[in-house]
Amino acid sequence: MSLTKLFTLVFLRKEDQILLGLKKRGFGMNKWNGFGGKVEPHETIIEAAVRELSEESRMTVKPSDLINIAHLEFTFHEEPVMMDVRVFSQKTFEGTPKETEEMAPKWFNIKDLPFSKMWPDDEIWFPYMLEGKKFVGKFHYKGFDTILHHTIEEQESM
Ligand code: 6U4
Ligand code: NA
Ligand code: NA
Repeated sequence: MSLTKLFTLVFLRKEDQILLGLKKRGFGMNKWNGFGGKVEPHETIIEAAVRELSEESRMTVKPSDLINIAHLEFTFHEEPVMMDVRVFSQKTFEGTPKETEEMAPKWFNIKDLPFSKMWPDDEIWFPYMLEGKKFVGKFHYKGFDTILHHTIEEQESM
C-alpha cells in the first residue's frame, strides 16, 4: 500500500438517537455520514476529530470525552490508496447542531437509519457500534458502490 491517508469520523449519541450529516460537497456527497475529515500534518487524530466535528456541525466536544470505538480501513480495486478512518463516539457535548457549508445535520433514531443513502459499509458495521462493541473493519471496494470483500474483528480495547 503506497499511500495511506488518515481520517476521523465522529458520531454523537443522545438517548436512542445518533447525529448524522448529509454531506453537501466533495467525497461522499449526498450521503448521510458521521462528521470528520483528513488529519492535518500539524495535529493529533483527536485534535482533528474535534476540529472537523466543530467545522461541520458547530458541535463542541472535549478531546478527553472522545472514545475511539473503531478503526476502518478502506482499500480500492486497482488503486494504491488506503483510507485509514478512526471512528469516535461520545455522549457529552455542547451546542445545537447547525447546518454548515459542508454538512446538514439531523438526529436519527437508531432503529430508523437511512442506510440506502449511506456508505454501503455502514450497514455492515453500524450494528457493532450500536451494540457498544469495539472493532477493526476492513473493506475492499470496487468503485464506490461495490464491496468486493470485508472483515470485521471485535477488539477488547482500541
Ligand atoms: P475537505 O478537503 O476539507 O473537503 P475533509 O473534510 O478533510 O475534506 P472528507 O470530508 O473528504 O475530508 O473526509 C471524508 C470523511 O468521510 C471522513 O470523515 C471519513 C468518512 N468516510 C470515508 N469513507 C467512508 C466510508 N466508506 N464509510 C463511512 N465513512 C467514510 O462511514
Ligand atoms: Na469532512
Ligand atoms: Na478538512
